[in-house]
Amino acid sequence: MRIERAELRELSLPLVFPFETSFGREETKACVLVRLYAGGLEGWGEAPAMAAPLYNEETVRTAWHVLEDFILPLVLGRDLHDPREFPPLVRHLRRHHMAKAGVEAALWDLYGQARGQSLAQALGGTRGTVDVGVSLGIEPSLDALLRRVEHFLGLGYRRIKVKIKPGWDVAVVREIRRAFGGIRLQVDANSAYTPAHAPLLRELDEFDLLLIEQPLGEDDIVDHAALQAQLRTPICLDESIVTPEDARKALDLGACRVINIKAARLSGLAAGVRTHDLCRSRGIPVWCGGLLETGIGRVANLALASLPNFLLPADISASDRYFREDLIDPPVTLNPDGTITVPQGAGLGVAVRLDRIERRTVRSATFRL
Ligand code: OSB
Ligand code: MG
Repeated sequence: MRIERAELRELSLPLVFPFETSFGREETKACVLVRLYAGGLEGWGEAPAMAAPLYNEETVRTAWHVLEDFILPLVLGRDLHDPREFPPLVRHLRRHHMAKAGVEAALWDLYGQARGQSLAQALGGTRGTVDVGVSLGIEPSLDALLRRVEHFLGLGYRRIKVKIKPGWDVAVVREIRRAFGGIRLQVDANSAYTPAHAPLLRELDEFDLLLIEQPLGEDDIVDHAALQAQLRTPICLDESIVTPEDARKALDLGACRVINIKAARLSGLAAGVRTHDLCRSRGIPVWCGGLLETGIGRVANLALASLPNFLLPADISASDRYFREDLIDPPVTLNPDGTITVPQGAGLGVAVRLDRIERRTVRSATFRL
């Protein structure tokens, strides 16, 4: 497949509900969409960078810059038979994983369409539905959060994740347990704690959480290892794992017992699969995280989450948990049993709603050789 033309679009979409984590509050979702044209087909990918460098170092503007000036020139006019040929082409460009992942996802979409294969099949997925949960932000009051938990359990979500930070942690978890009993529950700190918080984090051990996600610094697997040795609850790393090699080192050190896989953080779906395979070979369960993706990024996450070692519920919720109008048709919906069905059509397996994309585009440009 010769990549004939590329289009970038920066989008800004209102979220149906503001999302607050220990690093900040988002009311609108930003991202860069990548559209690649090859042999009469078009493939779509999402670079889920945010407006500010709060989750990782990227922003929509750095993603755009690196895509326009460094990544797209390496793929335009090139014949790529398999998306796995792409990571070696950009390996010399340090980091900018979300920017790379946006192009790689569009290549996977093209590849699936050209072969008449779903993305899930192309990646080695083995299940038709994925067990999912919902990730809930920090709320103005505990009551407001409890109402949110009740709402999403009522919709059928079978696992709740809540964001924590110092001052919004043990009491919050205690109240959720009191109100909702033995639901599947986990917490995500997005690096809000330091090793000095170990005694406080140990208090969480009494609540039977599935895991504690990324309590310490994103660059610190050493302190995570020391903390894991003091906790009964599994630590799950998110921000700290940006390559499959990071996963190996974290597991060698005992820094975590679970890994959250986000293809965009790892530079693409192929790196996501490699991280999955490594964890599988070591008996370490993984689950698919999310970055408030639009439907375009979310169906790619669903395909990845259909691989066999994704053993814990994914942070992949239905379209209406994020957006009033998602960018795909049909939108992502929750099945009554708390799962989401993996699209079976070729490539992403859903139609892209260009009219809605157009309405939410704040900047666009086309590139050719
Ligand atoms: O840490 O998992 C995270 C959203 C944005 C940035 C980081 C994270 C998250 C989520 C939401 O927890 C997951 C989702 O529903 O997409
Ligand atoms: Mg996280």
